[in-house]
Amino acid sequence: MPAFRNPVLPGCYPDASICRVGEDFYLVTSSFTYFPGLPLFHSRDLVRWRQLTHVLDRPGLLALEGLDVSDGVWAPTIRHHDGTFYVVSTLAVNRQGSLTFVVTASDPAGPWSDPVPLEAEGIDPSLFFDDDGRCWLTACRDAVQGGPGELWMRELDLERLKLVGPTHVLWQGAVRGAWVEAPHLYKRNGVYHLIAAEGGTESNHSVTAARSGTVTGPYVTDPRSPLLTHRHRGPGEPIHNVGHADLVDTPVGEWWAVTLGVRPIAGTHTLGREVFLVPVTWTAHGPVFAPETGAVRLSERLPSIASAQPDVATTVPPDRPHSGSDGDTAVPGGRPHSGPDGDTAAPTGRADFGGLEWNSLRGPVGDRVRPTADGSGLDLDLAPDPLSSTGVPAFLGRRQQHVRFGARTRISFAAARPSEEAGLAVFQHQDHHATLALTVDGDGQAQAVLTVREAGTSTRRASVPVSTGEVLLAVDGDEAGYTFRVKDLTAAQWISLATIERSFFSTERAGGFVGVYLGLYATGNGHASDGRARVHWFEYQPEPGTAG
Ligand code: 6LW
Repeated sequence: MPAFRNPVLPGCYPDASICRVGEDFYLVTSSFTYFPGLPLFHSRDLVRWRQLTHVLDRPGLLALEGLDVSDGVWAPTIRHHDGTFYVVSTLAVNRQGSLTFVVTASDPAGPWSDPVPLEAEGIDPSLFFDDDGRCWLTACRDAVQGGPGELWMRELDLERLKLVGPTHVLWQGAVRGAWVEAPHLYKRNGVYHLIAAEGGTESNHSVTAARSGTVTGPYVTDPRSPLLTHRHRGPGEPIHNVGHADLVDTPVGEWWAVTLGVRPIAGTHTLGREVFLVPVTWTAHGPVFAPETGAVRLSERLPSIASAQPDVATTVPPDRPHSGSDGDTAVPGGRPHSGPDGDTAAPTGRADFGGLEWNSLRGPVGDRVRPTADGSGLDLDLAPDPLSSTGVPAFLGRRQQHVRFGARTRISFAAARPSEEAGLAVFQHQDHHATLALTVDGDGQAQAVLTVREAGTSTRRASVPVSTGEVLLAVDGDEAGYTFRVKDLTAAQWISLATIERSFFSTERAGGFVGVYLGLYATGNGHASDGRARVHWFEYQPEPGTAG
C-alpha cells in the first residue's frame, strides 16, 4: 500500500491547525518569538506542504521584544467561511497574560489584515461556523496562570470582529485539572463534537473529547477519552507527546487529523514538536483516530487523494549522503532549492536568505542583516544585543529538521576587540545555545571560539587561532552529539573543536516549547560597533558532513 512518512512537517512547527477550501488545504502553526510569525502552508494531498507566506509578515503587528523565546505567538486556528480566511491566535506574554487576536484575508497567500484584538481570556482560540452562519470562538483559560483549565465559548460577531453575548463554560476536560486546552469544535449528524488536548504538551499529552446536542453545551465527556495518546507506549515508541489535534475532511470524504508529536532519542528531543498526519474515521460516538493501529506512525497509508498522484510516495526523500563540500564547490546534490509545490521540509543545500524558512528573533532585523543581491550571502552589522538578550539580535536562523544534519558556512569577519564576534549558532533559547564564532583575543590574534550558554552562564569550551578573518565553520549533528569544526582557508585540514552531547540541545534540557534553530549572528556584546561580518554562503544538509 502506498505510504508517506511522518512527520509531514519536520522541525519546530507545533500546534498545527488545518482547513480545506475545495481541493486546497491550508495549515498554520505556532511561531513563538520568531519573526515573521505564523507560517502558513498549502497542500493538495495533505502530505506535501509548501509554505505560502507568514500570516504576520510585517513589522509592528505584535510586540515581541522582551519576551522569552517560547512566549509570543501560540496555537493558531485557521478556518474559511464565506470567502474569508480567519486565523485566531494568542500573543502569550511572560506567562502572565495574553492577547487573543483575529486576522483575516480573502487570499491565504495574503495580504492578511492587521491583528484585531479580541476580549478573550486564555490561550488556544478556535473558531466554529455553525449551519446558521453564526461564528463561535472557543478557547481555554486559566491554563497560562496554571489553574485547572476550562474551555469556554462566546459568539464572534463577524461584521465587527467583536465577541458578543454571554460566555458559556463548555467543559473542564475528561480529567479535571489535567490542562484541558487546544479546543476545536466540529458538527456531524446534528451532534457537536469538541476535541481538546489534555495532560500538558509533554509525555502525558492526549486528545480527549466531549459532545453536545447544542453548540453552547452542556458538553458531556466522550467516555472513550483519551481518543489518542502515546503516553502508554513506552520508550521503544518512536513518536511521543502526541496531542493537540485538528481535523479536516478531503474532497472524497476521508477524514484526517494533524497532531503534534516529538521524536525523542533516549528520552530527549531536539527538533521540537512536529506535525504528524493521522487517519480518522467517524462513528456515532465521534471521531476515531488511527482506527487500524490506534497510534500515530512514522509510515502511514497515503490519503486516497494523494494515491492518485504517483509521485507522492517519494515525498520525503531518504537521507542523502553528504557530498563533502569543502569551501567553494557548487551546491552538493541536495533537493533543488526552490522545488515545486510539495517540498515538505525547508530547502536543503545552499541557502537562499530571501527564503521563507529564515527567521529572526522578536522582530525584523531591518537593514542590519542584509541578504546579498543573489540571496546566497548575508551581511551582518554587529548589533549590541547578544543572542542571550531578549531584544532583536543580528540573527537569522532556520529550523533544524533532521537529527542527522550538517551545516556549514564561509564567513569573513575581522573583530576589532574581544567583545565582537560573528558566526554560527545552535539556538534553543536565549539562555541555552552554543556558538562557534570568529573573534580576537586580547592581543588581536584572530580565533574561532566555541561557547556554550546555559542558565545564564556562558562557558568557553574551546578555541583555535586562525590566520585570517575568513574561515569555514561547520556543525554536524547526529544521535550522539553536535560536533563543531573550523577550517582556516589557508589550512588543508578541518580542526574539530568539541562535540557537545545531543541532549544538551534538547527541549527537555532547555525547557520551553521550541526546537533547535541553526543560524548566523553577529554581536558587539553590549557595545555599539561599526563592524560587519560577511557570510559568503550557508549550507544545510540532512546528513552530517564528512569534512576534511
Ligand atoms: C500551546 C498550548 C500548549 O498554546 O503549548 O502545552 C502552547 N500546550 O496548546 C504553545 O505551543
